[in-house]
Formats: sequence, structure tokens, C-alpha cells
Amino acid sequence: MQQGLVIETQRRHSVVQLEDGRKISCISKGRLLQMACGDRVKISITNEREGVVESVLERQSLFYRADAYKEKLVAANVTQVACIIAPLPAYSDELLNRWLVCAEASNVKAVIGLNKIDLVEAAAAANALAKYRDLGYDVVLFSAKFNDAPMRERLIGERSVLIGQSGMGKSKLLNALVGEEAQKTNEISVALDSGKHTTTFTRLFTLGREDTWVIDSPGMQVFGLNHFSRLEIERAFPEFRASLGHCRFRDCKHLHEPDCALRKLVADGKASEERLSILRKFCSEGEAVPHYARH
Ligand SMILES: Nc1nc2c(ncn2[C@@H]2O[C@H](COP(=O)(O)OP(=O)(O)OP(=O)(O)O)[C@@H](O)[C@H]2O)c(=O)[nH]1
Ligand SMILES: [Mg+2]
Ligand SMILES: [Zn+2]
Repeated sequence: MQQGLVIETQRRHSVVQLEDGRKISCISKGRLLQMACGDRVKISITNEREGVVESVLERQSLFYRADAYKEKLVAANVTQVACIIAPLPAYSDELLNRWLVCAEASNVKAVIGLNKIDLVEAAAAANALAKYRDLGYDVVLFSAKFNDAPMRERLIGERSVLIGQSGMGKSKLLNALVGEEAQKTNEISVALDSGKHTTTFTRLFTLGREDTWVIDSPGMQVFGLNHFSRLEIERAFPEFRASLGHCRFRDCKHLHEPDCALRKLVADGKASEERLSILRKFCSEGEAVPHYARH
């Protein structure tokens, strides 16, 4: 039995890098054994190039999405989620909020990277992100094409996963960081203003040093938060955190109940109606179905 690091995942297949640097193509032992890029695993070697993942070692963190029916692991043992957005194709503010909430609830730092600042449309997008800066998030403006330095600076010394919709430039950034065309990028998606799903599997790269990982993931259009309870989701909104438990009713849904501490924050101009609506929406989604396979 050998130990290794999962550096690539695609459904039940993975590539595991052994301590001596060898890369072994693996399947997992059972259907229930799920692994993610960044996982440390025990494998039994079948031959020179193939093996079976027998078990996953304890994780420091796990970033994943879950809807009512299934869970999809994205990355394990990361210290940071880098949400990559761009002015073109237009990004979804709701998805960005999902990633921020998932990162907070998973005890992983979040950084927001606005890519393609070489485009004229970037100015408006940058302005629209001021609200996240006000919440305390690090908002980084960069261009994977012309100047990746601001983003690179945030990634050094961290184990990060790049997450975002298709066409935002995650793979372009990855290539700029590693200094070669390691990942395919799509030249058409921008012109069509729609994602093309160029990257089809998740892959881990080390930036020349052991302590720096960057994981490139396929573009995502949905991101369920079913693995979190109402309270975990509420706590993932930094601006409302201190008010939790201060509503008149213990089971307040922050809708029309009297003396709602969260609505009061909004009324006092200390939090936005928009974020409160998002909080209500994310919480109600989880309640529609039973929690599934909580970890
Ligand atoms: N103008 C400009 N275009 C960029 C920049 N970064 C990426 N692009 C373009 O954006 C398009 C999408 O880039 P990708 O790196 O493939 O996007 P992705 O996020 O990896 O997309 P998926 O793999 O589908 O999730 C390509 O045409 C890139 O050339 C940038 O900084 N400026
Ligand atoms: Mg890609
Ligand atoms: Zn309330």
C-alpha cells in the first residue's frame, strides 16, 4: 500500500501522484468512496501505471456542492477558494454568493478575482464588486492575458481552488501561473458571450513549491448548498452573524415576523436587502428536502 496525492479527478477515475513523483491512474475501490483533487489517499498498485484507491486520509477541508440527490466533491485540503469572475461572459452574482457561503461554511478563506480587466466592460464590473469589499472580502482585479501578478500574489503559499462559470478564464490564469499551456482554453466563448465548458476535469498544479497548489476546475452553472443546515448558512453571512439569535422568534425565517434582528439591520442601512434575500433563498432551498449524507 502506498500513499499519494490526488492530482486529477474525473468521475470515478483519478490520477494519484506518489511520493517518488510517479503518476498512477486509479479507480476508487467502491462507489461510495469519493475523492477530490487535493486528497491524500492510500492506494494499492496494480501495475506500473495503474492502481486502486483504497481509502482517503483525513481531510483538513472539503469544498463541495450538493443538491437533493447527489454530492459533487470539488477540492480537498484547500486553504482558499478563488472565485474567478469576469465582465464577459457576464457572471452570475448569485453563484458568486453561493461560493462565498460555501467557503465560509467550510472554514476556507475566499478571495474574489475579477479577470479580464483589460476589457472596457471591466470598470462597471469592478464597481459592482465594491459591496463585497465592504463585507470584508479580498477583491482582486487582474488580467490572465496581460497581468496575472495581482492574483499570483494571493495564491503563493496557499492551497487554492479556482472556481467559476465557464469562460471566466480559470485555465488561462492557470497557464499564466505555470508558464505553459498546461490547460486548454477556449478562444470562442468570449465572442459568443457564453461558456463553452472547455475544461472537463479537475486538476491540481503546484507552483514550483510544495506549499502552493492551484486547482483548475470545470466551469459550473449550478452549486447546491444542501449539505449545510439553516444555521450554518446564516452564519456564513458575515454581516448578519452578530445578529443571529436576536430575533424575537427562535425559528424566525426573517420574512415578516415582528422584531426580526436581521431585517432591522437592513432597515438601519447596515446590511443590504439583496443579501438578506439571498440568505432567505439559500436557507429555504435546504429545507425543501431532507439533508443528505451530512459529513
Ligand atoms: N481579454 C481577455 N480575455 C481573457 C482573459 N483571460 C481569459 N480570457 C479569454 O476567456 C476565454 C475563456 O478562458 P478559459 O481560460 O478557457 O476559461 P475557463 O474559465 O477555464 O472556462 P471553462 O474551462 O469552460 O470553465 C478564452 O477565450 C480566453 O482567451 C483576459 O485576461 N483578458
Ligand atoms: Mg477551463
Ligand atoms: Zn429574523
